[in-house]
Amino acid sequence: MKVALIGLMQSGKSTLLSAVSGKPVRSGAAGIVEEVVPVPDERLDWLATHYERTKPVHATVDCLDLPGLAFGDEHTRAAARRLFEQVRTVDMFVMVVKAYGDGPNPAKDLTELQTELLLADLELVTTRIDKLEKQIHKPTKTQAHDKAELALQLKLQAGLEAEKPVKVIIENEHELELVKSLGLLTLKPMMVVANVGEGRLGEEFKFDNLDESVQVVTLCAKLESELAQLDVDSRAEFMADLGITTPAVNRFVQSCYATLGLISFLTIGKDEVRAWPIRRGTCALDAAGKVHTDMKRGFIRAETTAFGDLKELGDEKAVKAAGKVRLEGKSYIVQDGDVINFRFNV
Ligand SMILES: Nc1nc2c(ncn2[C@@H]2O[C@H](COP(=O)(O)OP(=O)(O)O)[C@@H](O)[C@H]2O)c(=O)[nH]1
Ligand SMILES: [Mg+2]
Repeated sequence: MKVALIGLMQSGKSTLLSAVSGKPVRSGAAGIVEEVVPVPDERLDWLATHYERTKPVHATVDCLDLPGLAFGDEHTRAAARRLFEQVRTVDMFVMVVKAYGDGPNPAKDLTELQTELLLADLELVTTRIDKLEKQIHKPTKTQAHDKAELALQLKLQAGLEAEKPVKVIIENEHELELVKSLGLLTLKPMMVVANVGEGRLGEEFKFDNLDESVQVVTLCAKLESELAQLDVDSRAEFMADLGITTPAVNRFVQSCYATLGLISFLTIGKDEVRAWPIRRGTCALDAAGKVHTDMKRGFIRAETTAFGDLKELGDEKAVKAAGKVRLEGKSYIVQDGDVINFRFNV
C-alpha cells in the first residue's frame, strides 16, 4: 500500500514521517522522500514468540513525503502541480494540517489543499476532453469507448467546476472503469492528520468542512518523532508520563487501513509468521491468491482459526480439540485476524 503525505509548508509532514518511521526528520528535502513503514500488529508478535524459529513478517505502508506545497503564485502552483503528477498512483492521501503554534487555521488549510486537488483534476480532465474531441471523429477501433469516456469527462468537468470531488461525481463501477487509469486525485480516499502542539494532546479535532466518514488523527508530530527515536523502555516511560496510550504509528496505520477498508489475515509458515492486508469482504479464494497463485489455482479448503481463540487456548492442538478450527470453502468471507492454513493441490 502506498500513501502520500500532502500538506502546506511547515504543516509537519516530514516530522510526521519521522514519527511513523522512527527515522530522523528530513525537513527541507528537495524531492519526494519515501519510507517503508512496517504495520504494527501485536498478533503477529504473539505468533512469532509462540511458534519457534519463526520471524514476524509485517505488512508495510510505503509513505511518500512531498516537499511542502504552496499556492501563492504561478511559480509555486506549477511546482505543486508537478508534485501532484508524481502521486497519481498512490492508494490514498494523508492530508497533514498545521494545528500547532500561533493562530493556526487547519480547516482553512484543508480547504485550500482540497481546492488545489480539484483544480489539478479539472486541468487533467479538460486536457483529456480536448484530446477526445479531436479523435472522436476519426473512425478508430476505440470510437465507442471514446464517446462514452468523453460524455463522462464532460460530466466530471461540470462537477469539478461546482467544487465536487470526482469520488462524489462517479456514480457506478462502469464510470469508475472508464477513468480509473487516469489517477484522478479527488477520486482517492483520504484521511486527515491534525498536527497539534504539545499542549493540546488528546484533544479531538472536528472539521466542519469534512465528511463524517473521513478519519481524523490528532497528534503532535514533533513529540511523536522524538518518542519514536527512543528505545522501547524509555519510550514507554515517556508515553506514560505524557498520557499517550498508543504510539503515532499505530494510530496512523489503523486510520489508513480504515480509510481503505483493509483488514489482515495471518499465516504461520515454517520460518515466518505473516500478516496479509486484504480488502474487507475478500473471499478465501482471493485471499489464497494473495499468498501464492498456486494456492488459488489448487484451492481445496481454508483451515481457519480466529486469532483470539488461538491466543486464548494457547496452541493449534488445543484449538483443534476445542473444535475451533473451521474448514472454510472458496466463498468464505475472510475476517480480520483469521489465522489461515490454505490446503491446496496443484
Ligand atoms: N512546536 C511544534 N513544532 C512543530 C510541530 N510539528 C512540526 N513542527 C515544526 O515545524 C517545522 C516544519 O516541520 P516539517 O515537518 O519540516 O514540515 P513540512 O514542511 O510539512 O515537512 C519544523 O521546525 C518542526 O520542528 C509541532 O507539533 N509542534
Ligand atoms: Mg517537509
